[in-house]
Amino acid sequence: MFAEALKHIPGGVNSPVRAFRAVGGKPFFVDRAQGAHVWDLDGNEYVDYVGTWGPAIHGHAFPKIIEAIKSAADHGTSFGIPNPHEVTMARLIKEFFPSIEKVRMVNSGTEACMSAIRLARGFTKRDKIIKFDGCYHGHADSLLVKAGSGALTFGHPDSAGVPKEFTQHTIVVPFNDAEAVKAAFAANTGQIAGIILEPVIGNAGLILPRDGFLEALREMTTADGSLLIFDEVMTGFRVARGGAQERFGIQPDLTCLGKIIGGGLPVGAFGGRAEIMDCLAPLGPVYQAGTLSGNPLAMAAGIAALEELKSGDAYRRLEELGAALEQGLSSAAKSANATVTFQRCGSMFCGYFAGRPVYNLDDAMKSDREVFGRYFHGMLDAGVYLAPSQFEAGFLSTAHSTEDIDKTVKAAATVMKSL
Ligand code: KE4
Repeated sequence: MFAEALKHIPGGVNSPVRAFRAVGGKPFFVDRAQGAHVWDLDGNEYVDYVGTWGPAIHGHAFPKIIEAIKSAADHGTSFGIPNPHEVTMARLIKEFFPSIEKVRMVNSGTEACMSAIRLARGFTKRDKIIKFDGCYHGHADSLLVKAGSGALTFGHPDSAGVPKEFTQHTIVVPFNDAEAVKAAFAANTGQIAGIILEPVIGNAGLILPRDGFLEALREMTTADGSLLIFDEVMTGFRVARGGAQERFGIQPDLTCLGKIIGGGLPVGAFGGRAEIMDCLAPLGPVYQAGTLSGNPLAMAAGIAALEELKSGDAYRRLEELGAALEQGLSSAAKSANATVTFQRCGSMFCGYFAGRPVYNLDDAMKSDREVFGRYFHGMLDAGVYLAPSQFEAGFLSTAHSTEDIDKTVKAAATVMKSL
């Protein structure tokens, strides 16, 4: 199937990470997914820790989501006309995220982040944006940027096809480095529209904010009149009911969302203070639009997913599973004498093949990717599907069982010994 795919699709995939280039070998093709398990075309079953990169917090083919999609589909799959599901979804998002007074639905995390940045620039009438090395906010041009030589220089394009002019207003600094952010503000006083960050990085493995870091960003943006934008496409509804902003008690000005709120269907959203959001068309001068934004199927699926999270019980289960996995894998590494640093935030985790804690991208880059590749394939052969890159986070769902965890830990103990 991969050979066939290669004839028709660049790299045989519709998103690069799926091609297994970071771990070697060929990707398997999925036939179906149910709960915490996926089956490939040859009928091999895997415990799935990718969870379609975050959305599958209730596991795959969650009955209430499937049911919601089926009944919504009978009424039509897309209208391009306001429909009640959009209002229900907006109210649900606001219920979980008190910092969001108004919200706009889009169709991907990329769109959410791209639009939030345009809105921040329109609202503040400033051009510059600060982002952090190792944070990924989708593939909008001004965000495909690698660090300049320091906080005082601007980013350089990190992809072909992005003119340097498109990234010259993007300043890139190391994560967890409040001093570097302070220097960037000092060198660009009154010119920074906002800071955008993943409050917990899930796109360089799993990196937690150090004590005081998020608070410092909140203070600096408030003092300078720029906006704090939390990209919670991954952490939203994942690390707590109200995302990282609830878990760490920081109120951003804008929040980007995605993944879980679509129940697995294409979705994104951005929201925040009404005075900022009301700058959006058709009310205000910041243009943003989308044919399928708020489409009834993604709304119905997302509403079912969020309704299931309302009670908060899911987070206790996810924390239990996360703690058990962390404990099991850490002891497996110890008994195998493998150099692994396990980092976790609730049900998001990463095992770095590195000997010390990871606080930023530079630390993460010190992990041994070659060993990770062998670990990945050893686990895959044992029926455990981890994210096919050292620089991705793994995800648990409420559908994972203790048997799944036991199987994973047992496999890791054997595989790590063979590395
Ligand atoms: P999408 O455009 O892929 O829906 O969302 C972009 C995005 C924005 N912000 C954060 C924090 C994200 O994690 C993402 C997308 N995450 C990746 C996982 N590393 C999606 C997987 C992929 O690119 O295939």
